Amino acid sequence: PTAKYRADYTAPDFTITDIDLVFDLQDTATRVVAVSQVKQQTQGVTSLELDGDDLVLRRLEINGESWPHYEETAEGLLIRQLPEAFELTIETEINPEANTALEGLYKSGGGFCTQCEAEGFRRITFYQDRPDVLARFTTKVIADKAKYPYLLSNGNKVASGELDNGRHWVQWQDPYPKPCYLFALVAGDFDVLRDNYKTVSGRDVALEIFVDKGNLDRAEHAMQSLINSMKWDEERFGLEYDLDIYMVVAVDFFNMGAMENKGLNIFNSKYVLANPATATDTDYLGIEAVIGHEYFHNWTGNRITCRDWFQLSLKEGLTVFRDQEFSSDLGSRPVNRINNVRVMRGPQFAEDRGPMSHPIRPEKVIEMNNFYTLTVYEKGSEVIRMMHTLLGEAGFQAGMKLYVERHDGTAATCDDFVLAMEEASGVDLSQFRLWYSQSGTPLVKVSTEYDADAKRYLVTVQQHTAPTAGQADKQPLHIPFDIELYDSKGQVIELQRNGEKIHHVLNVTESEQTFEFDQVHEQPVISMLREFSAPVVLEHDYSDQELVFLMTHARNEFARWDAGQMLLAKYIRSNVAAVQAGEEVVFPETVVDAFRGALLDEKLDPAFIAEMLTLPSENEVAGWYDLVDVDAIHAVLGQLEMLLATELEDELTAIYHSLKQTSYSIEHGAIAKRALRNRCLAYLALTAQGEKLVSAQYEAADNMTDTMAAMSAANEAQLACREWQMADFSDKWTHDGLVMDKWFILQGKNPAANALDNVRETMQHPAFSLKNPNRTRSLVASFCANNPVRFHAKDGSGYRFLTEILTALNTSNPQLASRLIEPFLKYRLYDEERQALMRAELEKLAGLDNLARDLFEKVEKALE
Ligand code: BAL
Ligand code: ZN
Repeated sequence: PTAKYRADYTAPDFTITDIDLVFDLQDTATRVVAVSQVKQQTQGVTSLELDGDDLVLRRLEINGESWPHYEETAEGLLIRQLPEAFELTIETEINPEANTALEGLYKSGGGFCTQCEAEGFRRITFYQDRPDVLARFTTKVIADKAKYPYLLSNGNKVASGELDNGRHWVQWQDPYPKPCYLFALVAGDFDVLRDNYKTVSGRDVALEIFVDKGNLDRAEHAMQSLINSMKWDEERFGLEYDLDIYMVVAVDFFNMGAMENKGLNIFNSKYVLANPATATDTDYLGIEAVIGHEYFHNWTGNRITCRDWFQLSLKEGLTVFRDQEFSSDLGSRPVNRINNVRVMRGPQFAEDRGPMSHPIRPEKVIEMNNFYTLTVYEKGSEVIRMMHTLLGEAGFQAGMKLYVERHDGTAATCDDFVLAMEEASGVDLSQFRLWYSQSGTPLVKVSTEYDADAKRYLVTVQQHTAPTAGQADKQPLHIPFDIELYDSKGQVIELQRNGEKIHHVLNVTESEQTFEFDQVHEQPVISMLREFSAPVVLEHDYSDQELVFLMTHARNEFARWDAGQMLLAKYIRSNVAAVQAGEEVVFPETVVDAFRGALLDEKLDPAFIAEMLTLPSENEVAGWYDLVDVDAIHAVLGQLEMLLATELEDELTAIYHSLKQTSYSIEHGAIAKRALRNRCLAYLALTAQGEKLVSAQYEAADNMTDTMAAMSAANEAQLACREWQMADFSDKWTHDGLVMDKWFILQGKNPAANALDNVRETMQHPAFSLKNPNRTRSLVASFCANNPVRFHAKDGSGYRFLTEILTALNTSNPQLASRLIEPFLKYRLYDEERQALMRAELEKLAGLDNLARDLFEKVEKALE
């Protein structure tokens, strides 16, 4: 496999203005006729290279005449001696049933569906499969009417008819030119939930959600979320929907979360289907976020797309930012922010330290599917958020408006976006642009000095980014550094110098910089990196008293939570060292008291208290170390949980009982109460009353959130009731793979010593299938990525298991395999024995005859 480089971009020599597709759908031999209007863009160029993968060419014509001047290549098709403008007809044959990679056209359950991003369209027909070729698509779909009563594609339905042999057809036309990655086709038999939306300018839009038969009652939340998304985008961003119809189809076999195809979103059913009996509150919130995300792509992604795949963050970072804002405007902003920051500090920072480390706009790609990463998405969103912080809401919206005016209907670059932001706001973003090209997580060290006589306070900020894979030299970044100073009464001290007010967001731009504030009448407590104003690691020598002060007095909830995290981090670190030295684990009384204070603070939102009381995950803690000791981390976190459970048992018990609700609703207030109640239960499961409380909750639960909270608590605490609950749940839900995923996750995360044996046994469960990405992720990824102590068993059994799975998936679904390999990529962070064992597995994979490019890219980089 060969790499592509961002620097090598050249505009296409030909463009395609219109494409007319006809699909004759058959399970194993679908015929696709593509008639494209092609125009030369570079004078004198007469050869056209088309991408193609796994296609059988049946016909090739230019202007209606058979054309002999072509050859099939490893990459597709090379056509020669072409005129300046011509009609290209290509007929291909494909086998959807054999397509287990789930890219291109494939069968999911009983129906047909497509996934074309990033480079799946080349598995449908020979085409210029690149995002800067924008064509108007017309699509006719022909299929058996009884089996596939619904035939869907992008745009508006323009014609339909009946054929002999029980077949029928429907033709769709999408008036908006688009790259082929946004093409979609669905054929199947569904139940349809219908609604409509009147846009701000008064146009009526038909909304249709297609689900498997019998699932209609599980589509309502997705519909409500869609309506909320459409309204929110009009109100906050002034962006209105542009077609007469918006369709969402839920499918069971899907590699990603969902896909924003123009007018026809295809969704992993996980992000559509929910009712109180089958979905948890987290599922409901996930559906809202993903429905929003795909809808918001209609402008940031579809109307304005990416020039090339290196620019992926242009649409993804921005659209993640938009969906995060949507969730925060509709729900709890602090809780959303906390969860986003957990993802950054855990898996994204880990990605930055690994062999696949890349900037949000990568420079070199072998397999594009490998770059749908937390860096491109989540860090990409943080980069957009930093611009929002620097420009303010009004400046940012002015930038968005200019960006849309300038680039609507085109394929743009990240530079185009930053330039629009800069020009609309007048804020200089020249140094800021480095965030697009520099990879890695900056370390920001802060020291402070108070001069009581001069009433002066100095804040010295140093930034340093360590070398990352493939990028040794780093430059100082423009870091928006949001601070606040508090006096001893908890009042905010105004930031000023020489009589001038200073904005609370400091512009850190140098390796070392000192900020000076005067009129500071007492030693202040500083709150820093407020709202996680930049994706950096903050280091500052806070005293326990300062952290406890911020936990109680900081004005914004995020800062209070963050102070709590810093307090925990201090003692988790010291205790990991203690365990390694064979000493006892000790947490001071202050820690317990601080968390008691948060638990009992009635002014706080219960959902926020639940976050305060959630410890960092084992993986997040692992990210603090260059040499990870999984066993010590597990031991310390376990003992800390146990300590909080025993010390706070009375308070936890009282709150647990007081938060019982008599009926279920997905209102945010109700979700918040369940979140705290179930957090209490997780702690109480570790106490003497655990067995009784957890059993009672499982039996009384009238919703999946409470059921799963009980099962999860039983699993984590290894209670006796775990066994019958797991058996009861499996009896009840075996027929429903999506619900069983929750059970598979618990099997994967099972802390028991024989977890791997259980996982292997679970693979025989009738609801499990390696062919289904959701099932596989639920069981295999939860074991390999989220059960570190068992996966990293010293005998290497966990590692051998992962290699077996990867070897099987390498041929059937390489994209999925490439997601699951992640735990191996961090092997250099473990002790020598474990390193050697993991390296041996990577070498086994490297030696596979048919190693797919997805795995090839990661294995090669890991072994470098
Ligand atoms: N574009 C791929 C799926 C998503 O990010 O929405
Ligand atoms: Zn997206």
